[in-house]
Amino acid sequence: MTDQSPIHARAAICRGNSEPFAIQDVTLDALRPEELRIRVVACGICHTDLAVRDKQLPVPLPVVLGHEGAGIVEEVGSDVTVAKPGDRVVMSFNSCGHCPSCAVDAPTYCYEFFPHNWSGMRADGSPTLFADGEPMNANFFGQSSFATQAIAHERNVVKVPESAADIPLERLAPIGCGLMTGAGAVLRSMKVRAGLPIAIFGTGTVGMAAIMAAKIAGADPIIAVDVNDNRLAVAKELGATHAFNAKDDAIGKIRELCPQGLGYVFDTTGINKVIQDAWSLLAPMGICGIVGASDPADNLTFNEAEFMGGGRRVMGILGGDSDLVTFLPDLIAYHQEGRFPFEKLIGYFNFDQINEAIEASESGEVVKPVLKIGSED
Ligand code: CXF
Ligand code: ZN
Repeated sequence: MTDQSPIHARAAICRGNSEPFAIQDVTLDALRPEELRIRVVACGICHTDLAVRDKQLPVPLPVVLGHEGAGIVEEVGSDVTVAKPGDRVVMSFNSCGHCPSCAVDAPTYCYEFFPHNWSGMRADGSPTLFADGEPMNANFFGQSSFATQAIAHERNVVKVPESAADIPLERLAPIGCGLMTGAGAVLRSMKVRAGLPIAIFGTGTVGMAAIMAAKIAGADPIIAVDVNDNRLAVAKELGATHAFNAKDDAIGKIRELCPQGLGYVFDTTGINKVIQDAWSLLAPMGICGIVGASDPADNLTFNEAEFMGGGRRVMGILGGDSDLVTFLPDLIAYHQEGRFPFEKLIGYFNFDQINEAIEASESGEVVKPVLKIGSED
């Protein structure tokens, strides 16, 4: 800490899945030259937050989670150029900026992803947040936005374009994770071609974003598969031309609809059997994109002749190969044109309803819960 008096904030502390998130007073560390302090207006809740709560990811607990924050810049470090105090910004994942992946603007595959996003501290090991004067785990995805104030890094902050000044930050908050992942998988990773068929397995935030993006790309047909009929109805509103319930021979129906096979299959479920079935639907040169979180012990098996002979590809995808500086503004522009209507997925909750919001996500009642944490003005 410097001699400057510390900034106070309220943050939701996660201590695991045996107790609810609890909102408590914290103080922030002084900014480093490349950091910004953001007054958080809203933050989406993602399954990754819950995976950390459930100890499925190696993030140390207790911790302040939240990685889909949006807010107003209050203070910037001396080297920051991406935004200035008063700017409206969205936050996403952090990256090192100098590894071979970052060098080719593919920061989702940053060689130093863990220390920059999941260590609970800055990559140099220093804490960004204190509770009762003691360092605590935070800096989650370079932000920890389940809090009224967040310290973020130049590399994970994107200024909302002036042209989108009329779009409330509480709507834009979730753009930097699942939405960007699904849309990026279609538009950037698989580079879906117009006129080719695609099937999307799972209609959570990532799957729904992929459906909207498939429509932008001109894929046809766009087939949504899920076990939840309500979700399938929303998928059709967003651009799916066909929606099949997985419990009702979806694979057989897809074969019937597209006897020549599919150009693309995209799995967001992480379920081994779903991926294998999806793979079996591919046409020659078809791409199987995989983004779902799977059991770490799972392996996939493919027939080698079909794999090589048909020039089929299996593609692991993280974060939709998003390059934040260019892709988030692209997505905001699609949203303004009405081509990326992700507002249909959002359910809003007040910050102190964080546990209710999580419940609504887990019950499937809300696709994308967003916490309203502070006002824009
Ligand atoms: C992440 C994974 C790494 C890149 C950005 C998105 N997923 C978070 O839930
Ligand atoms: Zn996420």
